[in-house]
Amino acid sequence: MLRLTALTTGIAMMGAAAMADSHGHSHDHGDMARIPAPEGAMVYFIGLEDGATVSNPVTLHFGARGIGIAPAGVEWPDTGHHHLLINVDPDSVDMEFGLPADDQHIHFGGGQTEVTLDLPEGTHSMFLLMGDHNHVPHDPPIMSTPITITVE
Ligand SMILES: [Cu+2]
Repeated sequence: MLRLTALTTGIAMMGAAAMADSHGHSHDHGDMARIPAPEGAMVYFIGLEDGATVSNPVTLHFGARGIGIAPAGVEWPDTGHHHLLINVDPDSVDMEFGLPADDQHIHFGGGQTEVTLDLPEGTHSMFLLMGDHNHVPHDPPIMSTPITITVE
């Protein structure tokens, strides 16, 4: 599947995965309030158009406006960290809990704003989704417009 070429990202992902395992689904629905999204906050892919054709390795740059970037686990007001969801139906994401960490839900818990990936040839849909210090999406979710790219 996906191979992360940036070693630092790999290390950050393992940290995020461990955190998700221990905390991701341990919250009680009732007393777990999602953090409100700052007014007008948005995330987006920088310099990558919907429908683009690219070749490996694919470097993605994550933009954020109206919200700051903080590492996972650090609770600062009006911040979050990026998640890249690949070939995931946005409607299938449970916004009430911490996002899973796997090949299709990549956490940037170190506060990274780019990643370089080797993607399988073919067409892939993807979107960005901001998560709070617990990897839980804000309310309402701060999500990019999904894009579809073709990897040759
Ligand atoms: Cu996360």
